[in-house]
Amino acid sequence: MLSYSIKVRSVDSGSPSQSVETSFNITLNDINDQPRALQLSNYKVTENAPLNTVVGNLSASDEDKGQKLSFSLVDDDGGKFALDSKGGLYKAKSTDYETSAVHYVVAKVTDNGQPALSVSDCKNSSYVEYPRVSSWQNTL
Ligand SMILES: [Ca+2]
Ligand SMILES: [Ca+2]
Repeated sequence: MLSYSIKVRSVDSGSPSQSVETSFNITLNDINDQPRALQLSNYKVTENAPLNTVVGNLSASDEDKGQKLSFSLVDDDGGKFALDSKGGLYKAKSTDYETSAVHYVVAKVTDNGQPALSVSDCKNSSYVEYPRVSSWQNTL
C-alpha cells in the first residue's frame, strides 16, 4: 500500500491575513492489473514428433506481486495441442506437414486477483511445423 502526504494551506484576504495549514495522508489502494507479455518460448516442431512432445512453454508477467498465473488454451486447433500444469504446450494429436504446415493456437493467461483478469494472445501463437529432416531433429 502506498501513502502520500500532502500539506494544504488556506489563506484569507483579511488584513493581516490569517492562514491555517493541515496535513493529509492520501493512501493508494492496489487494484488488480491485467497479466501481460504472454509468450510462447518456441514455435517450431518437427512433423511426426511423438505425442506429448513439448513445443514450447508459455510465460507471462504480472505487476501485482505474488499472484499466481494460470494458462489455458482458447483455441487448441482441433485438439492437436494441450497444456501441461506448468504451461508447456505439447502435441496431443499426430500432425502432418503435408496436411497442414502451420497450426493456430490461442493461449490465455489468468491471474488469481480479485476480480481475476486474463489476457489472451493469438498474434504470437501460430506454430510452424517442419518436415521431418534430420537437421531439424537435432534442434528440438
Ligand atoms: Ca496492482
Ligand atoms: Ca494481476
